Amino acid sequence: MKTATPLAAPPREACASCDVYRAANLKKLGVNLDQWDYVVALAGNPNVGKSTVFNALTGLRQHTGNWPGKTVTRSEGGFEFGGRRYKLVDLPGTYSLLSTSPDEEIARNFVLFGQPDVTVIVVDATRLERNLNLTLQVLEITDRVVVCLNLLDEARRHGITVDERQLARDLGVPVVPTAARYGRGLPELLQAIADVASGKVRCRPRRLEHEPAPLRAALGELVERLRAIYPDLPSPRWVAMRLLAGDERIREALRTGELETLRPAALPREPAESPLAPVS
Ligand SMILES: Nc1nc2c(ncn2[C@@H]2O[C@H](COP(=O)(O)OP(=O)(O)O)[C@@H](O)[C@H]2O)c(=O)[nH]1
Ligand SMILES: [Mg+2]
Repeated sequence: MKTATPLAAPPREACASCDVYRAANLKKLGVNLDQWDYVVALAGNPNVGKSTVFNALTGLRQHTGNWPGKTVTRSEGGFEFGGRRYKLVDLPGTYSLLSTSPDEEIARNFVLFGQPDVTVIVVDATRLERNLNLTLQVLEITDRVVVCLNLLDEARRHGITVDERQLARDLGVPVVPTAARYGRGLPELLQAIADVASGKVRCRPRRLEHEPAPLRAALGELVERLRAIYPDLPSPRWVAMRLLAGDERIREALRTGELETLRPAALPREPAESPLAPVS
């Protein structure tokens, strides 16, 4: 088990990546780590086959409920692979993580604060360009990502070919071609998830590399100030970028102290879970 009695002694120092911090935040986000070795988030634009992948991987081992404090449905399930237990959380389908809607806010908070061991981004191979917007945003926040290049059968039907190896090199994360409706590529997807979760495969996600000097200076200054106020904040660079981009939600979260409440000292409540049929 990765996390023993995680909430007994909240950490005082900056340790945004430590297990205790993560477990506390995951719990606040409605995920109890007790029975799981790894937490995997499933992200993607709407209608890319996310639920199909979720159902195929979890079968009947799934529950739905609501996200804590929201009326948005949350589905989570579990699977075992290679002797490890994985908790799979289906995030709301979104085009971005810029939190202009409750769905986007949930997805953003989960990837940012929940710090899943792996975030699987399901993308539509027939609309790759549009789907890469979300992908690049997720890659700014976390470097533990697997891209599930789905609907490959549809792409072929339309004469679209995707060079998945080049895409993996360009993005710096594993890319697994799938046709989830037909179960194709799912064993490979499981293996890629396991490799990233265990650290066997290390991602080198593509990020904005050559920031103009003024931006770099502003980012550096903001990150420093953020660290001083919120030493536990994961991905302060991403938060700083959002602030510079004028993200009202992040600015508000900073002003109202919402970011602060996501620290481990704020004890989470367990949401009720009920077994349910496969989601669609
Ligand atoms: N042809 C094809 N259809 C798929 C594939 N994966 C999912 N679908 C279909 O795409 C539609 C949307 O899938 P769903 O899983 O609900 O997408 P979600 O909105 O991302 O959860 C459904 O009709 C699925 O059967 C695939 O790989 N190939
Ligand atoms: Mg769905």
